[in-house]
Amino acid sequence: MHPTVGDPVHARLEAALHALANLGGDLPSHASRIGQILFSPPRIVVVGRLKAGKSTLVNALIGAPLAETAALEATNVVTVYSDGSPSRAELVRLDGTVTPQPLTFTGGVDLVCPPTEIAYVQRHLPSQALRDITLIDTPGLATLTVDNAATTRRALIDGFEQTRSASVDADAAVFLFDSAPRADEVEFLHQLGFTPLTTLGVLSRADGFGEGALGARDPLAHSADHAGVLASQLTGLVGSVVPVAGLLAESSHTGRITEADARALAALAGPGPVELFDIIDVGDPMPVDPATVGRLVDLVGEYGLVHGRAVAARGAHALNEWLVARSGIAVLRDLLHSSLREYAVLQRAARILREIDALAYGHPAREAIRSIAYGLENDPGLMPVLLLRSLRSLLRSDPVSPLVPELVDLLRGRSFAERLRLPASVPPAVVRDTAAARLTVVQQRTAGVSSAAEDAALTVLARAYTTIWRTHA
Ligand SMILES: Nc1nc2c(ncn2[C@@H]2O[C@H](COP(=O)(O)OP(=O)(O)OP(=O)(O)O)[C@@H](O)[C@H]2O)c(=O)[nH]1
Ligand SMILES: [Mg+2]
Repeated sequence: MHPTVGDPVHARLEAALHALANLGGDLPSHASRIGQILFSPPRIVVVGRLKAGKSTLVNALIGAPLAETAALEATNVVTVYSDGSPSRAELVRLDGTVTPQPLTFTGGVDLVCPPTEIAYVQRHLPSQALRDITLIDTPGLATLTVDNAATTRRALIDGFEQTRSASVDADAAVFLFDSAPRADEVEFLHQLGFTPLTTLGVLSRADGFGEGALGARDPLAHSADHAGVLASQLTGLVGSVVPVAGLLAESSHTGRITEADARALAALAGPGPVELFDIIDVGDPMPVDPATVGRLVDLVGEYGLVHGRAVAARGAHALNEWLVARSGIAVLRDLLHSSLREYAVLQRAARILREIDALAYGHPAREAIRSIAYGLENDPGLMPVLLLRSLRSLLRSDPVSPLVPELVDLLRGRSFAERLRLPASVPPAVVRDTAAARLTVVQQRTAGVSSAAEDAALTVLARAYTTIWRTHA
């Protein structure tokens, strides 16, 4: 039942698409269009408040300075980064039309029309980092420019002034915030309609957390503690919260640190942190000119300036390694490519089910298409997809339903015992009896359902418990 066990979901969807293509007419081309979704990586969107560090993080993860980052509001279009060659960009307009876009010398995208007419930019580039996920950078929420926030909503939220072809179809989200997320950010996340399984929280700009580089507490250690607190406060929203200093990761992963930078940083050794900034602020004579100090702050931030001086004496490579280690990017990348990706794959499968369903409407072969869709809906191999879909609609309509944690457990558990919240060591008979007992409870609850989403969830839960019970019978 767990998404990592083989990949029965993929195999079943592929078989269904073959069956669809075999129906002839225009269906082979539809099957191939839907197949492209199945064979492309799941799509992970990076969202958060203005200047939360989204583009910096995207660059760090891809390992190339592709997305514009700036102290002022920088990102004004949604950009989808996918693995592919040759390196190129396409512009997708609100009406779904696609036109190629010239790249700048540095690999940026020159927009030929106003951002308000653009649904998103599709950027293809050969990249190992994008082999199994596609990353989507978005303009900040609650931005000074209302247009930018509207751009993000339009591309991401179902029914928000959106045509089908202009949607970026995200399967999971990385949600950046720099302290506790504010009410409007939480509201936006709810509107996105993801689940805690498909949403990863990032406490961003961790190097400046709390009182920053000059405070009594180390900001990275402080942010790690705070991430734990936030994770327990936001359980309904995000699966976990990881502290990340995106700038440190971006500078080290994009090869921007040179030997000259390391030498300049090392030359600043000596004064204590406060004294160092006093010297910089007053413009006292320094071993390094002010422009270079400015470059160093851009590269490694104030935290890097204070704490990177000693390691910089060992050269650019050592400094780079230190920045990577301090940035926390490895933990984020692991989660992104493991659990977040797994659930994003399930979400993508739900998107495929929806596509097949939609095809049946008004199609001459609708009976045959419906029978394929019905086969998928009742396939125990697709159980995790159906559980996640149920969880998603329940969170939308009835987030406090007692069925929510039940669905989450079934999806998260790595073993049958875990899925039923039993100790790992229980004998199979206990698993079987617990599943049977849960089945009875679910069947009894069907009488008093409060919403269509809950009704649908009970059906899926009943099937899940039946499957577990049968497996242990
Ligand atoms: N010290 C520090 N600065 C950061 C970090 N991440 C981003 N910044 C800086 O914060 C500013 C904004 O970063 P961006 O990555 O452009 O932020 P964004 O969320 O993409 O911004 P918008 O697209 O305008 O919403 C830039 O000057 C970055 O260098 C970080 O981890 N630490
Ligand atoms: Mg940005």
